[in-house]
Amino acid sequence: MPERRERDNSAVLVGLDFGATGYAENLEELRLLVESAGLKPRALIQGTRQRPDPALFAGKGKVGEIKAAVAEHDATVAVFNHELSPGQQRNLELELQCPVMDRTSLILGIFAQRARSSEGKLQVELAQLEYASTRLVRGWTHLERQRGGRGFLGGMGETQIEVDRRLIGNRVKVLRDKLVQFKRRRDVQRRARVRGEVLSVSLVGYTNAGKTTLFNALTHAGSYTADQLFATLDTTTRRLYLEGAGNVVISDTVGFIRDLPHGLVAAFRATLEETIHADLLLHVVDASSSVREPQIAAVNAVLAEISADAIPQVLVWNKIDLTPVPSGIHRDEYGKICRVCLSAKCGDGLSLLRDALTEIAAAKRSAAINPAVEQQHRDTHVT
Ligand SMILES: Nc1nc2c(ncn2[C@@H]2O[C@H](COP(=O)(O)OP(=O)(O)OP(=O)(O)O)[C@@H](O)[C@H]2O)c(=O)[nH]1
Ligand SMILES: [Mg+2]
Repeated sequence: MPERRERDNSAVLVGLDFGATGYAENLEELRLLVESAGLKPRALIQGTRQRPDPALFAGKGKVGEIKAAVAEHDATVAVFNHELSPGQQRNLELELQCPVMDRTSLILGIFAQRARSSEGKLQVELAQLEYASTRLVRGWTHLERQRGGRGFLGGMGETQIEVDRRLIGNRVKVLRDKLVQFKRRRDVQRRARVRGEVLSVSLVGYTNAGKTTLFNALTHAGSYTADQLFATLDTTTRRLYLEGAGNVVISDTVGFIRDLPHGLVAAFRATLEETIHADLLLHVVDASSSVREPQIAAVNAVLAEISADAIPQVLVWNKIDLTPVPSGIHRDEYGKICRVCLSAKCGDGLSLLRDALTEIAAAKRSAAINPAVEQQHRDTHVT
């Protein structure tokens, strides 16, 4: 009964332990991703393996177990906490008689649901098409091998796939062109800011770390926050007035996740350019997470991928209300601020972050030597 299934949205989760660290935390993250996608996790099938099965990813027996769970819960979808090859995905769908998603398609799906701005929608569509086109290409080589490239049906299939690829290719080009136009507009805005020598700060961090909560607390912006992964997709920028330091431009950005699908990194590169051009990154960390350190590393890996790893960074340990960590400013051996511990939700330590930003903005200000710029700063209106 497909209609009932549609409404029910039950999901069977599958996680296989290949001996990598953080296995349990990754499963918890999968559950959050599944819930963030609007699906209901009904069962979790786990197993241990040395390496993935080339055809089915899991072993035959495990696939039988998954199939039983799918039947028991009348599941809409089986979600694997792994990357599946197009062949594995197809074989599993045939075997389980239900749609199968891997981690990448799950994340792409969440992004598609969340995208609100026209630019965000274009970026997600681009990432989805690029994901689909790799499946198409590989699916095609698979068919090619089977039929030896001969025969009427084979020829037809090939033509159809060529047409699909061309259509996708055309659409990808249209999307890229449109995104370039968005980027131009943003470049103009950014240049105007650079001329003003205003300190620009980007909030970056693992998804659900509390970036938007902190952004709202600092700017009183009222942006959407939720205990979901990828609550924010679009970059929001606000001006923030700091007593003693003047205006600072602050941007909230999309959250990062470990193994962020490459298509998405590429598609969101334009949005993340706000990050690349920032003078300072506030790297927001969920200090209460047991996987705090791997999350910091995952964020730094994405920052390196978008060439933002050389930008000065201050770690913001957020959610200290859930930990014994006291609020405070930490400095490195040269006296530079390297970490601020606070709770964006309770407000504890927020004034310390304002102080830290004031200090950093003042340092940037004193580096700027043009007195006309100073005057411009004083004249700029507070928002
Ligand atoms: N206890 C506690 N919870 C917090 C704090 N800051 C944020 N949260 C909660 O953490 C969850 C995620 O917060 P968001 O601000 O949406 O996180 P984000 O980093 O913007 O997440 P994405 O936009 O999804 O990447 C929400 O449920 C917040 O209420 C904090 O200081 N303490
Ligand atoms: Mg957010």
